[in-house]
Amino acid sequence: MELLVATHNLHKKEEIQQILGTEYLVTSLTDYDINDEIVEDGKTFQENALIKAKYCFEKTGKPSLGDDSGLVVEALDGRPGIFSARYAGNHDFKKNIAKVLEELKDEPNRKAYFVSMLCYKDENGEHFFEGRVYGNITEKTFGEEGFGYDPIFTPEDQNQTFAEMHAEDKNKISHRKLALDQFIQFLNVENKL
Ligand code: ITT
Repeated sequence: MELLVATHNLHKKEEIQQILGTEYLVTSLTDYDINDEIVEDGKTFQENALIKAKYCFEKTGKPSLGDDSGLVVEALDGRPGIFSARYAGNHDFKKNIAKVLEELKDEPNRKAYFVSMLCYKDENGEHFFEGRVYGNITEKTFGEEGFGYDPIFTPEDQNQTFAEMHAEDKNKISHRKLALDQFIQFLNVENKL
C-alpha cells in the first residue's frame, strides 16, 4: 500500500518508511513535485497534523498522513512545542538546540517529551494517533544520528541520546513508532471490515 506523507522532511519520511516496513511504500510531497510550504497555522499538534493531511489529500486524492511533531520541555512551559521546527531559525537544528540549552542553563528540571501527532485522511474521513516518549534534556549535544533535537534528548531508561543510537534502535522506542503502531492497528482493523 502506498502512503503519502505530508512532509518535506526527508528524515521523517525515512523513519516512517523504516518503522512501517516494506509492506508500505512511503512517498512524500517531494516525490509528487509539490514543493509549496504548507501553512501550519494551527494552535495544537492535532490542528497542524490535520492541516498537513488535508492539504495533501486535496492535492493528490491519495490516502495521506500528516505528522506534526515536536519537543515539549517541562521547565519551558511546553516550549518549543508546536514551534519546534522554527524555534530559533527555520529548520536550523543547531540554532534551535542552542536556544533550548541556553534557556535551560542552570535549570535542574530537564524533563521533556517528544510527541508525534499523526492525522490519516482518506475518502472516509480523518483519524488521529498520538505517540509520546518521555526523557530528559542533556547539558550538551551527544551524537550525530537522527535529526532535530535528537542530540539533546535521552529517553527514560536509556543512557544515550537519540542521536547516539542507531536509527533502528531509535525507531523501536520513539514517539513516531508509538503513534505509527496505533495507525497500523487501525489500518489492519479497517482492512478486515
Ligand atoms: P514537515 O512539516 O514538512 O513534516 P517539519 O520538520 O517542519 O517537517 P514539524 O512541523 O512536525 O515538521 O516540526 C517538527 C520539528 O520537531 C522537527 O523539525 C524537529 O525539530 C522536531 N522533531 C520532531 N520529531 C523529532 C525527532 O524524532 N527527533 C528530533 N527532533 C524532532
